[in-house]
Amino acid sequence: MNEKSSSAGENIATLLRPFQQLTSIVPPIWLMRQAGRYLPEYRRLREQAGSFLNLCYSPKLASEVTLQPIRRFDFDAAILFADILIVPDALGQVVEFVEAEGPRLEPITSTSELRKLDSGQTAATFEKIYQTVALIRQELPPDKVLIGFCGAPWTVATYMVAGRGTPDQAAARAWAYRDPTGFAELIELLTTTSSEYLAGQIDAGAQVVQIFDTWAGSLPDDQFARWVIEPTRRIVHHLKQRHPKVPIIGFPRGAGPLTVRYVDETGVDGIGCDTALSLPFIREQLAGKAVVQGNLDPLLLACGGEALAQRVSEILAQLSDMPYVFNLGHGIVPHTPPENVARLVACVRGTAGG
Ligand code: 1CP
Repeated sequence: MNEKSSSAGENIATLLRPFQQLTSIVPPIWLMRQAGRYLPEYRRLREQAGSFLNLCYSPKLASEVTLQPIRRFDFDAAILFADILIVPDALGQVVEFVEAEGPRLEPITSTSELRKLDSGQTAATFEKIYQTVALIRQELPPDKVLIGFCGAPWTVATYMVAGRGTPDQAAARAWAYRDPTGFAELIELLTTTSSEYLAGQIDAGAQVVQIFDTWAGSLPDDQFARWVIEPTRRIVHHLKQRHPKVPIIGFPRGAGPLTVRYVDETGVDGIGCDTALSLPFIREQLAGKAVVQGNLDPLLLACGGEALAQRVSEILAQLSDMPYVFNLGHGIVPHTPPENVARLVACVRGTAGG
């Protein structure tokens, strides 16, 4: 194996420590949604598991699915296979994954419905996920980093309130305007539950954690400060007290210029950059403050070809002289050919040839 790439793998945890200026020639690489439907071996196991939630709650199967992309592509990090909607499920909300449609939840639209959830019952559900984490850590080669994750309170709330994924997150935004005190109760519940959940993943063997705020970009700045920055800051604060050395990556997708404020005020160590942030913006506004991660367009990865190779070189030219983790600007799309992923890894490691 390429010597440069394996040392980059060993360094990912170090890289994600704040203010540590390392010159990485080859950045570590992992990809959001690196396990999933684009892999035939995933589709086979998924079928075997029956439902998606069964897969998430079966430590053996979930750990196998987590390891599949590591075996195939030799990524530097594995990300726990689970879903951000495990948290509402653990709280007792009815959560279902409908084939070819996506998640469906029994919507929660008032504080009286919210108060029926039971935060006292989450431990037994989370325990199954912690078992998966421990199993993955056991199986994963020692030079590979294990990343745990949760959804950020705002993003998880958008699913809990609408009962599904929505293009504009209108239901949660409207509740937050109409009844900020009631909505704050939901965010508070998710903040404390997610803090506990991530700490449990770290206790079980996760070495880095990522907070996915997929819908951070739908809020104006005052709402962003209240529902994105503040809960994330509290999760970071909680984790830093218990696990000061574990790097935390925030991914406030779509936050645009507010990403700078997000980094300054939440205290995250790493910042996931979506596809819309420009390379000069990332370099000038974010690179000095946190380890930068991301930005390649997942659609370009699905398309492949020379355009992919060119954009990868451009990203590397702009970002690889600073603490940087190669990743996409959002998750892999299901129609991505696996050979494009292999080519991407080779391009990043300089072993693509030609
Ligand atoms: O049938 C299937 O196989 C379901 C497809 C699938 C997969 C593979 C879902 C349903 N979730 C997952 C796994 C998953 N989800 C991971 C695993 C680790 C990895 O390899 O990266 C992670 C980190 C997530 C996180 C997640 N789930 C997010 C945040 C990141 C993002 O992509 O924006 C979100 C928004 C979800 C909700 C969700 N779960 C599944 C779907 C299809 C969705 C999106 C629904 C929607 O908004 O319409």
